[in-house]
Amino acid sequence: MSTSSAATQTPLTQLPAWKALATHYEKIHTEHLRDLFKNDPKRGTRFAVEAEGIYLDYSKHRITEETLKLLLQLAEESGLKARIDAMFSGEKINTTEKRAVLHVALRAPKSEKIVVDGEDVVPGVHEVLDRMSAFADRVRSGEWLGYTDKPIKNIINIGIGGSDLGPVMAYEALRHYSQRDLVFRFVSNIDGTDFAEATHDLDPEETLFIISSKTFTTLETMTNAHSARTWALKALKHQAAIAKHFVAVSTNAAEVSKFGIDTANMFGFWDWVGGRYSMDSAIGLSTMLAVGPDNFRKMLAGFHSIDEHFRTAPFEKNLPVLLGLLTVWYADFFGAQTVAVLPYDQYLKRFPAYLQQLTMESNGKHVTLSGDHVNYETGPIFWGEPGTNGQHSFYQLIHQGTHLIPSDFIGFSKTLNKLGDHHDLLMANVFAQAEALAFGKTAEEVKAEGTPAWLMPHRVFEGNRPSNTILVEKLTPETLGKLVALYEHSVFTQGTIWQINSFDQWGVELGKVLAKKIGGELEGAGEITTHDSSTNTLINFYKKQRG
Ligand code: G6Q
Repeated sequence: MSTSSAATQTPLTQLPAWKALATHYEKIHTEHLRDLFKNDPKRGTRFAVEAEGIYLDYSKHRITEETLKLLLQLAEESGLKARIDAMFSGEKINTTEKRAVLHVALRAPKSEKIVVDGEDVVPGVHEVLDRMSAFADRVRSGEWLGYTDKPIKNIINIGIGGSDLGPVMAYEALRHYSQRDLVFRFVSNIDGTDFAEATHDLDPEETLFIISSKTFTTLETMTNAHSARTWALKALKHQAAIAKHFVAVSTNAAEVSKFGIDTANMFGFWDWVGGRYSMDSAIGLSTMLAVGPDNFRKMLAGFHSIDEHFRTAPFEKNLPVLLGLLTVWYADFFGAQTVAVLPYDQYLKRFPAYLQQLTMESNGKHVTLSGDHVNYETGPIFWGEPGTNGQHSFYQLIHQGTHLIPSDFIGFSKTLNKLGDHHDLLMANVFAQAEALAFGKTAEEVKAEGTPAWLMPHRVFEGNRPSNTILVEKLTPETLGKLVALYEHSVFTQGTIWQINSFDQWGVELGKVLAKKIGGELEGAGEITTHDSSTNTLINFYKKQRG
């Protein structure tokens, strides 16, 4: 039986492991991490896994051996193994769009074979990678010249959603490895300010635009792309300049050439690559231009090592499976509505924003694969900021607020910018925060400090707030690939348990359709009466004030 045909699946809440977890939760939810640690001196290593250069400490979770056993049983009963195999073998597990889900093929070595609709897709992946590499080498070396024979100094990626968040995140994350005499900017918002600020100090003769759009029809991207063309042509005057200053990343050759970009300067990908899973496809062209083909391939190797780990490691030692199951545990049994992602590395400043799309667009679904309304919680809200900045703003709520917020601390043992004792101080904060969240500060401890009785309640920390700590030796292209793959497959694990389709995004459509209609209504001067009384009034107020 194929687990991708979900019609035959037992509803989640009817699974024996789910029922057992519900009963188990009643027993365990009042247990405090202080006691769990006191009663098991080896807990800190018992609930930890090291694989592929990633150390995951999940001991500061409100779990016991029994919890873990039941969660792993839930993974088995949910058919996770078969579903992983279905993804890796190119089955069309994105059933609502009738597509395979094969971002794993983007990082498969040449020797592998992955067949979709009778065709091995791996050679095509490597052919595009080779073309990207040749192009990147020419731009980076100064051999690729603009229309007026000047080398390219500025690279602007125009894209949105999956065609922007990955490239921005990866550029920021790997800035240390980037070619410093090239300027990289990213334009996504249809707000003209985004384009204006990205270009105001640039010379069109030295600027290359990458128009990144899977469909090449996305309103924001095409509006920005047209503005870019106008901006370039204003200075360069001749239509022929477009071929030197614009390249495209897309699956839609017809639209690319209609826009005026030579398809020889187009880098393709495939319908089996979802937008939010595409940073390692040609959508990563800006990343490759920044860090070079070799580093890009190292990043792909990092992704691939976690793919193989996810596919082959036993679930009890499987990093993404463990992370995914723990997310389900809190979302469904503790009612935790959010997860905080707290990278202690400035280079990962866009990582939480990237993860927001990856996790929430994937698992923000309320119907199962068979179309039934779920009767349990699905994808939690992901959010976060790099440490230690967050500590001086929202951590108060994580420590002493009324919400339970499982948190992921991510740290590196070696810094890329050694500066005095900065790095030890940074890492001291990772360990201190996770410790404080788990163990808190008791009334006795606060009293022993001589705190007056009236102040005591304010100074007590309940603790018992769960977290993962993820430690990696150093931020490199390879380890970045590993981290992203870790979360991709954690999302997959969650989606499998919840029996939802993590790979479509119908929820994005309605707003797009309505915006198109209203866009037309904003053009004329007449009063609008076709909507509800609130929307009509807002549109008419805007039109009047706009003048
Ligand atoms: C991602 C989504 C979405 C998509 C953007 C851009 O999974 O599908 O964020 O990436 O809407 O789409 P285009 O690449 O087609 O412009």
